[in-house]
Amino acid sequence: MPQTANHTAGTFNVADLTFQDFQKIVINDYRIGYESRQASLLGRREVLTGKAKFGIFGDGKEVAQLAMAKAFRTGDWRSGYYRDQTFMFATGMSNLKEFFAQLYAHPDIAKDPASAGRQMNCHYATRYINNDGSWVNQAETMNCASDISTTGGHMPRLLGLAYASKLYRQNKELEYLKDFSVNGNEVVFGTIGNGSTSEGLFFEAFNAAGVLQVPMAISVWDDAYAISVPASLQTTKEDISEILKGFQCEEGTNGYEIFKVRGWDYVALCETYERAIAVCREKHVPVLIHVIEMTQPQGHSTSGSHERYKTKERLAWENEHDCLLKMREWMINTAIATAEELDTLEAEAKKFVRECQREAWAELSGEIITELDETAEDILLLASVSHFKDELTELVNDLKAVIDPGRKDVVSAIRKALRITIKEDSPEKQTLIDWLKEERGKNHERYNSKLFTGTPYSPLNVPVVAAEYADNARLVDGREVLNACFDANFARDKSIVAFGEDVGAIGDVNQGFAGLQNKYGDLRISDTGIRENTIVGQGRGLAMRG
Ligand SMILES: Cc1ncc(C[n+]2csc(CCOP(=O)(O)OP(=O)(O)O)c2C)c(N)n1
Ligand SMILES: [Mg+2]
Repeated sequence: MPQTANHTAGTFNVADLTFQDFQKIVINDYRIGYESRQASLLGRREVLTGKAKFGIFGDGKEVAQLAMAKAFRTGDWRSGYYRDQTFMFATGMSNLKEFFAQLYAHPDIAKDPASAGRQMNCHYATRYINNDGSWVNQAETMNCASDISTTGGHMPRLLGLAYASKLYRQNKELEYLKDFSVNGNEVVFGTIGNGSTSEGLFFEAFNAAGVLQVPMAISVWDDAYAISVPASLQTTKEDISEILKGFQCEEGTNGYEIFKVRGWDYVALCETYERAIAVCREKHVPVLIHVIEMTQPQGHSTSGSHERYKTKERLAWENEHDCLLKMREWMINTAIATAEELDTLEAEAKKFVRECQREAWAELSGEIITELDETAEDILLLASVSHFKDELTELVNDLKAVIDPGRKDVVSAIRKALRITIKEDSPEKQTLIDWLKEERGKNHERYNSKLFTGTPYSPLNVPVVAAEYADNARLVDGREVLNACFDANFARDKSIVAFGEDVGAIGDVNQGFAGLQNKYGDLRISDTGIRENTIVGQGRGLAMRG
């Protein structure tokens, strides 16, 4: 594969850099951003020409993500949304070939490690388990929770991922879980669009992180729109960090550190992320980084065009404030690179992205074309012994004429051939019937497998233990049984925690947890606010971190 830019997340200390080092890093960053933009432009074309079904890309959001990636370290987590391809490239958690493989929904896990083509496109993830079902060592990898398409739906889980760092830092009994944390130093990076901050889940998770004081760094990518709906109809005062000011930490209070920065200002973004993430990592203070003045050069997604709802003035402003254009201007003005050097870099980057796209497509379509050729041959064999020779030959000609064929084209051609010859029987027809059956099995594996874990750790392998009652068992209240069970489990496994409304200090309104907070401490058994979504999310995030 041709060479690309290097990912640079977490690999240097700015203070130790010479100008030449600095120059190299900036140019490398620009290359990552530029490649990412080309991937968005080309990705949209691939959708519009029919090779992929839908596209939603990270154009206009590149520069902030380069800065965010610099603050991201091994052991950290991301839980974000579909605009983050640049961050994924800059951290090395994904690359251009995988980007195109997921766009084409390649069902091979080796080609699209995020979801083997099963996710909506541009929904990123890293794997949590090894092939044998054991946990990946999260402390040694960069980690990304799988994006979900409900905007804001990832917020409760984000809280839980960050809460894990707090437990790992404060509960010394968890030190044995070395594959998950190094003293709770891991920051959890969340991203969300400005429009999606209108979701209740956002506000609920935001407040809960302020109460819990967890290392959650939430970036809002603010492009002033949510599809066609402008900020004026989304957010009070059209400004999310302005209205969240009451969460700002003050002398002696909990709360947030809040930052606001322009999405096209590379230097300010790098400085902001460095400062914000340092306080988040060291002090476990949650941070909000509101990135304003972002653009969306190709509009929201391949489903429509933004010329329908953005004014001419807005579109012109977006052209002028394109973050990569601004970064390029700044690089030239500060003598980091000349216009000619950047022209050359851009031409190389364009070519490289194109090559990655072609390779990714060839890898998927190569398999399909082989299947198609075999099928065509089998149908022609059937034609040679059938009364419907002309129809079958025409079917093969149509199949061969399909531009960029998919598996559906192959399977429907076989089905049509079987329909045409419904009243005939021959060994040639049987070959097609067998082929279809075999293909169905393969397609099941390709497209319907991996929904549940098939490893030895599957919960479906846990044997059922039937309850046994002694003849002379004492009759007690149900709450006493629950209380004894909770007690036994907390004694058995140091990683078990319980949290919720009233389970802590009073031991639950029905007393199932009576006395247990005193016995096991308030890091293991704790009260929460009335916020059921994020209670569940807190549990999910903790489970994902061991
Ligand atoms: C819960 C939910 N509601 C609505 C949608 C449909 N939808 C997808 S993206 C989007 C707009 C999101 O805008 P914003 O959060 O500003 O992000 P941007 O795309 O502008 O980066 C909407 C309404 C969805 N996916 N999930
Ligand atoms: Mg938006």
